[in-house]
Amino acid sequence: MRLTLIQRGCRLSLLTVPFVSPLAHADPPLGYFLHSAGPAATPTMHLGWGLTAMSVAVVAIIAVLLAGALVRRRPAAAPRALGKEGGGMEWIYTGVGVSTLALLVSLFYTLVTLQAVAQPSAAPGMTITVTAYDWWWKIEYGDDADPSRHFVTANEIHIPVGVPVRIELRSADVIHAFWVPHLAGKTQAIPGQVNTQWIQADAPGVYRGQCTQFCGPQHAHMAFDVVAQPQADFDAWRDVQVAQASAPVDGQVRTGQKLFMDRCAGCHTIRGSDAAGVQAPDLTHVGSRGQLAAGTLTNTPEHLLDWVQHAQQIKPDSLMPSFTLNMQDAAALSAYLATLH
Ligand code: HEC
Ligand SMILES: [Cu+2]
Repeated sequence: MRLTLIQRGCRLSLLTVPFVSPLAHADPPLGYFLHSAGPAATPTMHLGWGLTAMSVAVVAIIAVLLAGALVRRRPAAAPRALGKEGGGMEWIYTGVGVSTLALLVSLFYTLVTLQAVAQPSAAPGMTITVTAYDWWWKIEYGDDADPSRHFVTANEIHIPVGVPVRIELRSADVIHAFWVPHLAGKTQAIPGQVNTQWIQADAPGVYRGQCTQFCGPQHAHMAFDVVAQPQADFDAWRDVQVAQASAPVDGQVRTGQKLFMDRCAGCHTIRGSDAAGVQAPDLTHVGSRGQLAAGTLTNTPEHLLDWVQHAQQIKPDSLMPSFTLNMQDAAALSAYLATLH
């Protein structure tokens, strides 16, 4: 039997549905939007579920009516025009009426939801500035009381649990969008403009975020993590991040640092050293982060060295060049990078 493409597609999707759903349960990268972990995301999640239920109901009602029409087939007769005399107009009125009502209800529900997530119930406990770059995120923590505690990090945002946090969103190049499905809806980062949103996590955990505005070839590799911690752990993390990198004591580490100053410092900053480049992630505490290159690699010493030598193969077109290093240089650079924790 020959099947049309559409028939094949239908069969395929029917076949795959039962297999996809358990998989989707295992570790859905962004399936998280079906669950929420904080008050900025909960109303949106309910809206999502509600609209899904409504859509499923519409499909079910149409299927039942269609099946009924097929079963109660009229005896073959000359086709009659649909009109007042022919009857059936009440179905049109009912259909249009019910659809209009359903659309009005969903419009109202959407407006109520937008209002519910517009502002946190309490004033935000802190503000974090996030600047999107092709293809990574710069994260800045200010401190009004003590400007010396201002620091910069990348691709990993830490927040205390249970506290609303204001996010100030900027872009250094093109339009990006900031989305942590578990914690809030998405907001665009637009060059020359500051957009704000807020996030809050009610339970400790690592929540995955992702750029959701196509921004170039490595858009998919522009992820980040939000790490929600109890206040004491957050404070400890912050104290570590504020600190400058310690000066190398070991001979090999010193060689590594010199290499870094020659080849990497033009783009990267390491606070406490002469490296003060601003167009790439701050590496002062790169070892404290879970991922490298915006969620592209897990952060291990092997991946770190691999990244430095093969950035262009791992993340083609990224603004980080690949470096050719001999064995000694690689070992020295590795030893120095290992001190940045
Ligand atoms: C021309 C500028 C430039 C130079 C020079 C450069 N980098 Fe980078 N580097 C970048 C950019 C841009 C990124 C972000 C890439 C991305 O994720 O898309 C990056 C990312 C990284 C990261 C990952 C940081 C993170 O938190 O994800 C490490 C580690 C790193 N570079 C190390 C080095 C080392 C070591 C050198 C010198 C051998 C070096 N870089 C030289 C631009 C540069
Ligand atoms: Cu993007």
